[in-house]
Amino acid sequence: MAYETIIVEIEDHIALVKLNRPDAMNALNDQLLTELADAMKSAQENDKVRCIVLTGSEKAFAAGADIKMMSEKSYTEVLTEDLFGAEIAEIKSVRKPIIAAVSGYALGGGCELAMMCDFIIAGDNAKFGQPEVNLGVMAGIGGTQRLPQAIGKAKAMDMNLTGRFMDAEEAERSGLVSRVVPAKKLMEEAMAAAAKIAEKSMISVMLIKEAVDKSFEVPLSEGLLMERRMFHSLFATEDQKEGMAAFIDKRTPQFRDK
Ligand code: CO8
Repeated sequence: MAYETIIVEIEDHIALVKLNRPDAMNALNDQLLTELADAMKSAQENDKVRCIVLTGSEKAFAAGADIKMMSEKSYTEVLTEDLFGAEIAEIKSVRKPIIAAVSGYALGGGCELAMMCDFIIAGDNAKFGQPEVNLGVMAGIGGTQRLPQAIGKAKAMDMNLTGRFMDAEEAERSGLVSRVVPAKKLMEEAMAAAAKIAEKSMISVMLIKEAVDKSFEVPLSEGLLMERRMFHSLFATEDQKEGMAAFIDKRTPQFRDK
């Protein structure tokens, strides 16, 4: 698929996916989400890719779903076409790690898209918000579900009900983002984090992602058992033998994803 609303670059085992609708603050429309889902699927299937970085522009990661597109739609249309449902499911099915590198606005569906990634690195100019309430609607891709998981009920209610924005410093303090870095260094830091992950065994990496995600969905006892069995299962891999041998030999491990 040729892309018009995103740019994808693959280098050194990292797929860098850049949202690219500069005239609309990277607002998410059908085309952008279709292309993004396709790019994510391709990255998942491409053996060269070991980590994905999703970013926007300096001014906006994404200012939400496209209000101009949505304003034309009826209830019947959004319900029957299940607006964004298939694309979101495709992005969520990616088993490789995805880092969101957020500069500028991450609002509404943009904040939700960032939260669908495995972690968020924010530039110090980042602003997060769920302002859908100002439009007479509400969050629809996780703003009332993933946001409370990330920052707790009080702040999630505050953000969803008032529509206020949260700056990068508050987002880090609240647990929404893993780190805040100077905006000018955002891509360097995000790519360095991705490169670190790309060095690891993909088998461990994918199981870690799956286990942490499951922790939000299963009871603790089930989650702990699943985690222990996953840990046990890694002893069937050559990478476990290599990783532990390399530690003992005081050398860098050479993982082969086997
Ligand atoms: N949709 C469409 N166009 C947008 C959007 C958007 N979300 N955000 C910005 N734009 C456009 C503006 O209309 C403007 O276009 P134009 O030049 O043609 O008028 C251009 O981008 C630049 O924007 P501004 O002039 O407004 O720039 P400012 O720097 O003054 O303001 C803001 C930047 C604060 C980001 C402002 O544009 C804004 O408030 N944007 C809307 C934010 C918002 O409300 N987001 C939530 C949208 S709803 C949503 O995300 C629902 C998600 C759930 C979907 C569920 C499906 C199941």
